[in-house]
Parts: sequence; C-alpha cells; structure tokens
Amino acid sequence: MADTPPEQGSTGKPFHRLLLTGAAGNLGRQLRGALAAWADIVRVSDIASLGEVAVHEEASVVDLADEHAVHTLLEGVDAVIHLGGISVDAPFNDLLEANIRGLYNLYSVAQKQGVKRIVYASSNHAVGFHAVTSVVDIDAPLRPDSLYGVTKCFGESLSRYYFDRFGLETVCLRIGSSFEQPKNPRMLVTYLSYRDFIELVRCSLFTNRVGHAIVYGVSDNPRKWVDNTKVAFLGFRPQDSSAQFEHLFPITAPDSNLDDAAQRFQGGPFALARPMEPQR
Ligand code: NAI
Ligand code: 15L
Repeated sequence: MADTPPEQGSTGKPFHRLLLTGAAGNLGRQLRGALAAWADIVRVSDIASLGEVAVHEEASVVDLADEHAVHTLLEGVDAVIHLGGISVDAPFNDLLEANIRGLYNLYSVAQKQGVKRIVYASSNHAVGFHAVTSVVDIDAPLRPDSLYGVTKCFGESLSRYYFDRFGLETVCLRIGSSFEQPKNPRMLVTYLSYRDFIELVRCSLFTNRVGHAIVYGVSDNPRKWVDNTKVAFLGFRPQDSSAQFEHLFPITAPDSNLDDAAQRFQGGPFALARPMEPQR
C-alpha cells in the first residue's frame, strides 16, 4: 500500500492539515492520536465537546448542518476523515440534519475549497438487508436496513457524484461493528478492531488514485459476510480477529429463531426497527 499521499506537509509529514469530524465519538477518540503522525495540523471537530486539545490540533465545535460554519471548518484542509453524524437509527428529521444536510454541506464546501479526498464512514447498514447466508462484495446492490442505512446510501451516492463530476476522491468505509469487543454473536462476524479501523483509514488516505471506492471494514474474523477482493488495491490487511472473543457467546443450542429478521439479515436488529416518527 501507501504510495505517495495527495498532499505534503511542511514538516515532512504526509499532510499539512487533516480534518477529523466526529472526533468526540467512539471511533473519533480512537483515531485522534494516530493522526498526529500523518499531518502537521489536525483539525478536530464535533458538535460535542472535544476535551483537551493537543499542540498539533485545532478544535472546532460545529454542527455540520450549519453551512456557514462548515465553510470555516474546511478552510485550508487537504483531506477529511468524516465520522461525524448520527451513528444509529433515529427519527428522520434528526437524520436529515446530521447525515443528509450535514453531508451535503461537507461535500459542496469541500469541492469549492479544493479538498482532494474524503474518507467517509458509511456502514454495513447500507447493505444490511442482504441475508446472513450470502456474501456481499462491493458491487452488491444497496439494501439499506433502516432509515439510518438509507442515509449511508445517500452518502455513497453523493460521494460518487462528487467524484464523477468534480474529481473529489472518496473512500466509503462500510464499517461493521467497531467497538472494544463484540457485544453479541452477530458482532463476531461484523467485528472491526480499533487497530484495524485505524489501518483501514490509513490505507484509504495514503493509497494513490482511489477514485471513488467502497470497502468493507471488518477484521479477519472466522465467519465473513463480506468480500473485499475487488478493492485489494487499497492494501487493507486486517491484523485482528473476533476469534479471541468467541468464548463470550457460546453456542448452547441450535438456532430455533430463524424467522427473526434480526437473525436472518446482516444488519441484525436494525432490520427489525420501524421508521421512527418525524419529530416536529
Ligand atoms: P459516535 O456516535 O460515537 O460518533 C459520532 C459523532 O458525531 C459524535 O461524537 C457526535 O457528537 C457527532 N455528531 C453527530 N451529529 C453531528 C452534527 N450534526 N454535527 C457534527 N457532529 C455530529 O459513532 P462512532 O461509533 O464513533 O461512529 C463514527 C462513524 O462511523 C459514524 O458516522 C457511524 O455512522 C459510522 N459507523 C460506525 C460503526 C461502529 O461500529 N462504530 C459501524 C458503522 C458505521
Ligand atoms: C453501525 O452503523 C453503528 O454506527 C454502530 O453503532 C453499530 O450498530 C454497527 O453499525 C453494527 O452494525 O454493529
């Protein structure tokens, strides 16, 4: 992997200024430290408080739905790692602001300001209505399992448009379940360790000419529902596996509940949720 990065920082680091949105969240907190080695300046942003700010960091508390604020947020930025937004299913109006309007603001302003690449946190829930008996590759039809999943499909389409029309590159990460450890048996299949998540972001930022790419974010787990063969050029080779956590979820009986959508579909419980009523 790792060819020449798109921009060069003045101190010899690969980038001058990187923007990390969602920096106060679960994955943002994991990634934040790693970025110090990749850029002279890391602009960390969230709608929530960002805590202590390191010397190489600029902190910006911003609602991505605020277009004016997003203009300022993107000034002088070479590349973006976009994790900010609602990360679970939610009422449509909330998703509309954070995941639709917020994403549109990010892309429209990034294009105008000459940002070269965005690494976008999509989700397995963009394809969560594929059956657990199938293996999906990056060309599998979109089958969102929730309104949240629909917003991730919007992000994948929006980023495709901005590449085809303007040449703004994106790697869409269809992240599985990235937490300290799997929380249920399904996550033994969808688990992405924090270490592998950081490596996936590194590959997505530093591989030359990614164009518009989609990649599944899962560790090297014993069972797999996804196939990254077609995106091998990113050089992502997961080091971790959920095998070490299998003892947490012993199989005690044959699965007698296969009618349950949460077990039949890759998206698990997301596939059971009903669209939440709009909040006025
Ligand atoms: P998280 O919910 O912990 O972090 C998301 C962050 O975005 C939060 O800190 C939140 O304050 C911020 N945010 C929400 N609305 C915002 C707005 N309008 N403007 C600015 N910031 C806003 O989620 P996590 O786990 O860190 O996930 C990061 C990204 O990865 C999310 O986009 C999520 O959808 C995606 N993802 C995560 C997975 C996981 O297993 N952790 C799986 C699949 C996708
Ligand atoms: C996601 O997209 C969510 O952001 C995360 O909270 C988990 O629910 C994950 O998917 C999952 O599928 O386990």
